[in-house]
Amino acid sequence: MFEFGSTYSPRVSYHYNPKVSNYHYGVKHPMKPFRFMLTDHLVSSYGLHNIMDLYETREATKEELLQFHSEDYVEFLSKVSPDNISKMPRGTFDKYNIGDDCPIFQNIYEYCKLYAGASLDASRKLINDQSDIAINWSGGLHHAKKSNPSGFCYVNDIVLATLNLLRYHPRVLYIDIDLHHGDGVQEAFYTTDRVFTVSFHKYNGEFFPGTGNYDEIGCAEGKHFAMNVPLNDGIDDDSYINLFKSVMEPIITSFKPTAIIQQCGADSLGHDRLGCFNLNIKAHGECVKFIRSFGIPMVVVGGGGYTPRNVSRLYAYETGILNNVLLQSELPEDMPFRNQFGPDYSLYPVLDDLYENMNSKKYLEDLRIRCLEHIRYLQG
Ligand code: VJV
Ligand code: CA
Ligand code: ZN
Repeated sequence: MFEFGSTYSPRVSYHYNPKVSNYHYGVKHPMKPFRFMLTDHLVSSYGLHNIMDLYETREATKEELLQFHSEDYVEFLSKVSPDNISKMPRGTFDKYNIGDDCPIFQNIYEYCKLYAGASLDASRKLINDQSDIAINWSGGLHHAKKSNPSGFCYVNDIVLATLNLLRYHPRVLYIDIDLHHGDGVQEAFYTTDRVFTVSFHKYNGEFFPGTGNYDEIGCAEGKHFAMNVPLNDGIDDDSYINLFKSVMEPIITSFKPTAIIQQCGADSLGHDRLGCFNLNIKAHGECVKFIRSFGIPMVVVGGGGYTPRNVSRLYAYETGILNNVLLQSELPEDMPFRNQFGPDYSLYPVLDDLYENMNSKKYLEDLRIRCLEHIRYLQG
């Protein structure tokens, strides 16, 4: 481990319950909670456990889930199981959007309460001024709506954590670098000027969830407090980092958030099973490092990511970044599950060049200008 010479030494907390990696969406389902077990092994094998505050997280309570979700939906989640779903009233499947993306699996309610509890714990550490940065890699389930699941997400831990932060923080910035549009979070805060939401994602009008064009900017009090950065396939490290920095810097200096939540979905990496971008681990991490450099209290959550070995590499690397530590590329010799990381056994395998970059220089420059014009409204 090498420290990368800076005077900012934030107090970092890591919120994780090993139980969360034992739930199964289904054998062929792309969402694999065991990626958190791999992540945790990497994080501890690199010695990062010794320099953070570690918390084994609790389950969120029903009352906490009800801060955003509807009574009938939470009631449904608490009762449903693979054994009784077929005996529920006709229409239940459709009403709650149950299907291949969001199946009912064993102990689903416990899973929801665990990942939401971890994000709530993380937000509480910021509120109590006990952490400057609080990490929950098992959170980031940004598609969940008030009364239904969507896109592998059942309860929206980000909305819950943000609502908690808003009890003490006047302005919260939400940043979403998952491949998909952060629609559930955007929708929840679409009419308020106390939360600025920004999502970078693939957009063509069809790609899931179908929303997130640049003309979605918020409404009523919230007008100009939502931003969308729609991208095409194959975006590479330099284009993404340049765009990200040139958009995020003026947002932070004009909106002046008192707390930030960053969603770090790993499906924006190259070679992701559901992905179509060309980002390498260090480029994704550069976005996290850049946001950290503003020194504003931060909750950091995970999200998508469907090639488990790369998800865990990314989250170990970003845990290092958040602790001001650069991890050596050679994976620790004695770590469990090291065989998952062959043949290179490196933290930074080459993940680029799979897709042609369909974002022309002109497309990216026009997009950047459009975003900067949007931000001018914040400056009044
Ligand atoms: O594109 C969709 C919706 C369909 C209907 C359902 N079929 C299965 C797929 C097409 C239109 N859904 C997306 C949802 C992506 C969710 C991303 C979540 C996050 O990363 O943003 C945050 C955690 C989608 N893309 C790929 C799949 N679903 C998919 C689902 C499966 C599958 C293969 C692909 C579900 C089960 C199985 N295979 C066995
Ligand atoms: Ca996104
Ligand atoms: Zn995603």
